[in-house]
Amino acid sequence: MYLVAGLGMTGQSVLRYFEAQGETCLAFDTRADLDIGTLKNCFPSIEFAAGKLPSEWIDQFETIVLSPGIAQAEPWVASLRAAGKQVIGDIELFARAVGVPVIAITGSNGKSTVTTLTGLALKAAGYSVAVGGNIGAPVLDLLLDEVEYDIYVLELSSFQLETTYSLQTIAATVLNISEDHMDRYNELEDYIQAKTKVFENSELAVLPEGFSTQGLIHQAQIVYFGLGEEFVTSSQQYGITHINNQAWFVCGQTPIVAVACMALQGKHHQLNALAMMALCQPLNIDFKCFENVLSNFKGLAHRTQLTARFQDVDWINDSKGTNVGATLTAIESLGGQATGKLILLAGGVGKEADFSPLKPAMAQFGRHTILFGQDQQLLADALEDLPMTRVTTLEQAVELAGQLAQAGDCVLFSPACASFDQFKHYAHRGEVFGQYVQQFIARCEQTL
Ligand code: UMA
Ligand code: ADP
Repeated sequence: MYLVAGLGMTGQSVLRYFEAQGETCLAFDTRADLDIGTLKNCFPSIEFAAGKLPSEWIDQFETIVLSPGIAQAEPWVASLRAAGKQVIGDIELFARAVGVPVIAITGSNGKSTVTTLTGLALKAAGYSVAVGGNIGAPVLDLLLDEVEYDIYVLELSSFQLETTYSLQTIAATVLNISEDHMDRYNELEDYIQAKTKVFENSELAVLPEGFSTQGLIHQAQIVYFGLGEEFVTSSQQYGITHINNQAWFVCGQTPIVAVACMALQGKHHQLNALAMMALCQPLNIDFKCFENVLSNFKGLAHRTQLTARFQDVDWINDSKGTNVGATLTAIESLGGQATGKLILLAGGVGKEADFSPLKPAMAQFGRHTILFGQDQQLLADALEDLPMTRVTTLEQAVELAGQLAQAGDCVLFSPACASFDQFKHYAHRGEVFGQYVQQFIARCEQTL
C-alpha cells in the first residue's frame, strides 16, 4: 500500500491516478488547517489525515509518494525512510508507466520557456505532444488523458528529480545552474546533484557550454549549446555563427534559423532557443518548424512581460523572477534596453539566497529599489548604500515606483524571491501587480 503525502496539485493527481488504477492508498498532508472535507467527498474510498501522521497507519504502507513541496529531510519523512519505507514522487510513478518517448527539462531558469518552445516545435512537426510537470499540469493527469500522445515534454524541478529513479528520456537538459532553494539544500552541490539526476537514463544530454560532465557517465551522446564566440566547432555544438553578415542559429556547419526571426529578445532567450533545437535533435524535425515557433512565440505570462506603458514609463511584470539568477537576467537585459533607468520592485520569501550579485547590476542600471515582503531586510543588506526604500506591501511599492519613475525609465517587478508570504503563487502575485499598476494609471489619468 502507498501513503500519498502532500495533497496539493501533485498529491491530488496521484489520488486520481491510483483510483483509476484500482490501487489503494492513504492520504496525508502536514497542514492541519487543510480542508480535507472536500477531498473526502471527491475520493470517498480513501482515508485522509491532516496535521500529524496517524501512528496506526505506519505499518500499513511500504511506499510514500511524496509531493515536491515536502523535503525528504523533514524529520517524519527521514524517520520513515530510516525504518525502511521507500520514498518516490509522481514523476517516478509516471516513469514506470509511460510507454512513449519523453524529453525532460530542468535548470534554474528558463525551464518553462524551453519546455513550451519544445512542445510547440514538436506540435508544429505534427506530433501529438503532452507538456507538463513543474510548469503546471501534473504528469499523472497527462497519463490519464484520453489522448494518445506521441511524446511527453516535461519540466522537472530539483524537488521532483530527488524522488525520481527510473525516468528514461530521449533527450534531457540542465539549462543552467544558479543558486536557488537554499532553504531546502545544505549546499549548492546538493542542488546541482538533484538537477543532474535528469541525465541518469538519457540518450542525449543537452548541456550548456562549459558544463562539467563529471559524474555524467551514462550518456550515449552529449551536445552543447552556447553563445561564446568561436564556440561552435563541430556538430556536437549548437550556437550562433555569422553567415553573410547575418546571425544564424547553427549546429556545427549547418544553419538552422536566422536569429533575427525570433520574436523574443535577449541573450537568455537565444540560449533557450538553442536548447530547444538541441532537445529536438532525436526527432530530426524540419527546421521550418523552429522558424515558425520562434517567430510567433512572444513569451509566457509573468516573465519580463510588458504590463503597461504610461507617460513613457514601461511597467514590466517578471513575477516568475523567483530567484537571484532570473532577476539578474531581467535587470541586465532590460537595463541595457531602457533609455532611462530601472526601478526594481523586489522581496518576498528569500529562500536563504545570496542577494549580493544584484548590487553591481543595480549600481549600473538602477535608479531605485523598492523592497517589500518577508525577507526585505536581507535584500536591503545586500544592496546597502544604493538608493532604496522599504515598504510593507506590493501596493505601496507600485505607488512609490509610479512617483519615482521618470520618462524613459522601466519599473521592473522581478522579486528574486518566492511569493508565498503574501500571495498564493507567482502567477497570483503577477496578476495583483497588474491590478495595482492599472489602478495607479487610472488615478493619474483622473488627475490629468
Ligand atoms: N505543503 C505542506 N505540507 C504538505 C504538502 C505541501 O506544507 O503536506 C506545502 C509545501 O511546503 C508548499 C506547498 O504546500 O509550500 C505546495 O506544495 P505541493 O508539493 O503540494 O505543491 P503542488 O501543489 O503539488 O505543486 C507542485 C509544484 N510545487 C512545488 O514544487 C512547491 C508546482 O510547481 C508544480 O506546478 C506542480 O507540483 C505540478 O507538477 C510550482 C513551484 O513553485 C510552480 N515549483 C518550484 C519552482 O519552480 O521553483 C519548485
Ligand atoms: P523557470 O521555469 O525555470 O522558472 P521561466 O522560463 O519561467 O523559467 O523564466 C523565469 C525567469 O527567468 C524569466 O522571467 C527570465 O527573467 C529568466 N530567464 C528565462 N530564461 C533564462 C535563461 N536561459 N537564463 C537566465 N534567466 C532566464
